[in-house]
Parts: sequence; structure tokens; C-alpha cells
Amino acid sequence: MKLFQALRHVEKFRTVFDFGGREVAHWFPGHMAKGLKQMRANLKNVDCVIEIHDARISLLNPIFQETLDVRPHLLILNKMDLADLSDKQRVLKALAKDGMKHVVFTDCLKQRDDKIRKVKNTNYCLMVIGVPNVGKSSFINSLRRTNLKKGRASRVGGEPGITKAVLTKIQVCERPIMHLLDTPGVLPPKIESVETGMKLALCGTILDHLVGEDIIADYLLYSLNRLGQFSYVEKYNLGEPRDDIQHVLKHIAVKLRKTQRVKAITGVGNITVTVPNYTAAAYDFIRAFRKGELGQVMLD
Ligand SMILES: Nc1nc2c(ncn2[C@@H]2O[C@H](COP(=O)(O)OP(=O)(O)O)[C@@H](O)[C@H]2O)c(=O)[nH]1
Ligand SMILES: [Mg+2]
Repeated sequence: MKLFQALRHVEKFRTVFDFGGREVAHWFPGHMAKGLKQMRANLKNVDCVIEIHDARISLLNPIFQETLDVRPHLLILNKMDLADLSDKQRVLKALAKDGMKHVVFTDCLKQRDDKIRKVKNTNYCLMVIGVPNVGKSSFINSLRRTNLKKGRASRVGGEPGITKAVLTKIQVCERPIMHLLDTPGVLPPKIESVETGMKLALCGTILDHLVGEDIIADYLLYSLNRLGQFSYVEKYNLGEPRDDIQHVLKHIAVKLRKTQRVKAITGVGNITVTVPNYTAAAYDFIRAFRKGELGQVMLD
């Protein structure tokens, strides 16, 4: 995809996204209130709180401050491999203005061998918090792998809601003895706007069907175009960037042979026609993005 070719289309793209009167309140399932309550009850036994965020939506921070009445001591911006960090300083400055000075970017899937220097004989308990699917369990497993050379202890999953057991205590270091409390991902009951909710949905924080694959896919297309991230054009052989999700999904469906045969009633009798499976195409589009196949982005 030549840049100038892509740029010709920029002026045609939508500059605002129509959320169609959606309400983010429906995206906060009831069981999350229970998780939050348990986390709050356990805070007094905790030496430090580690809040993990998706590096692509870093400026939502720190979202648990109000809900849990706690200021994270350490903010981890995970999935840095999926984020466009070309303007890292802007992010760090904005966070510093909010009082967040201890910020670390991580990629928890990357294998690391460098040992963190071990100190003193003390016992620490740290609580790892964050919205679903940001990589809390992966972070804990990665520390275990690095410090204890032990396998994974916390189940990782590509869907929100994998860590269901509340507050599992997992040792990640021997000297000092350090335990991390893995928590089920919870969303704060109040997400500031539908757009914030949609960004969270796009990064796999909220179960897709609660929001709707079709609208997530459309928001993804809108975001990629807005950011000038046109890798999708080549991946799906679209020829040029497009702003029309129906067109893009139809193209993806045909390319991936995700079509459905449906009966149609016509004047001359019943016939079977092949139509694109839009939902399957939307799902593929979203999944490709989450795997990093559509390039790195910064959604904030
Ligand atoms: N690309 C990428 N994926 C990650 C990273 N950390 C975690 N993941 C993936 O994100 C998904 C959710 O991880 P998990 O640790 O279960 O998240 P949790 O719900 O916060 O405990 C899994 O598919 C992980 O493989 C990372 O640094 N980079
Ligand atoms: Mg987990």
C-alpha cells in the first residue's frame, strides 16, 4: 500500500463515530460487583497494588483509583508489542500529570532470561488489578518464569473472564518472598463514555456479544483509518482503504470463504443463494487486530 494512495482517501473517512445511542451500563455484568467487593476487602493485607492496563488505551488511567479508593503504586502498560509507542513521551507525561510516576511497559508473552536482582528476606504481598484480558495472569506467569524458573500457575485466556477463582495467591519470587494476588478482571462500574467502553471492547475487555461484533468491527475500521494504520488493506487485498464496514466485511467473507447458503423465495420457486457471513467476517477482522496482524495502534 503506497502512502500517497492511502492519503488520497483520508478526507473521505468519518471523523466521528456514531454509537447509535448505545449505553455502556449494559456492559458491566453483575458478577463484577462481587469481584470488586472482594478486592476491596483484601486491600488491607496488600503491600502494593500493581495496576495493569492495555498499552493501547493507556490514558484511561488509573481507572480503579475512585472505585477501589487506591492509587496504584506501579502502573504496568502491557501488550506493548501491540501498541504504537512512537509517542511514548506524550503518554508518560499525561500519566505523570495524573500523579502516576511509576510506569513500566511490558510484553508478557516474550520469553525473558534476565534475572531481577533478589534482595532481603522480607515477605511481600502485591495485588495485581486491571480490567479483564489485559494480561494480569500472563504478567504473574512471566514473573514466575523469570524469577523461579517455574511454569505457569495462573490460567491465561484470550477471552475476558478466564480468571474466575477470586484472589489466588501465587509466589513469584523467593528472596524476598513475594506473592502476587491474581484478581478476576473487573470493570469499574462507571466507564466514563461509550467511546471508552468501545476501546475496551476492541481490546477484548468486554465479552464481544455484549457489545456486538458488528459495531466493534465498525469501530475498529473507523479507528484504523483515523490513525492512518492501513495494514488491513493489504492483508485483505482490498486495493484501497475503505470507510464502509459492510464493504470491508463482504470482502473479508468472500476472501476467507466465510459464506452462508440461505433459501430465498422467488417468483419461480425456492432457490438457494450464497451470501457473505458478516458476523464471521467481523469476528475474523477483530481477532486479526487483537493478534497484532493489523499493525500497532495507540487508541488514546
Ligand atoms: N500480544 C500480547 N498478548 C498478551 C500479552 N500479555 C497477555 N497477552 C494475551 O492476552 C490474553 C489475556 O491474558 P490473561 O493473562 O489471561 O489476562 P487477564 O484476564 O488480565 O488475566 C491472552 O490471550 C494472552 O496470551 C502481551 O504482552 N502481548
Ligand atoms: Mg487472569
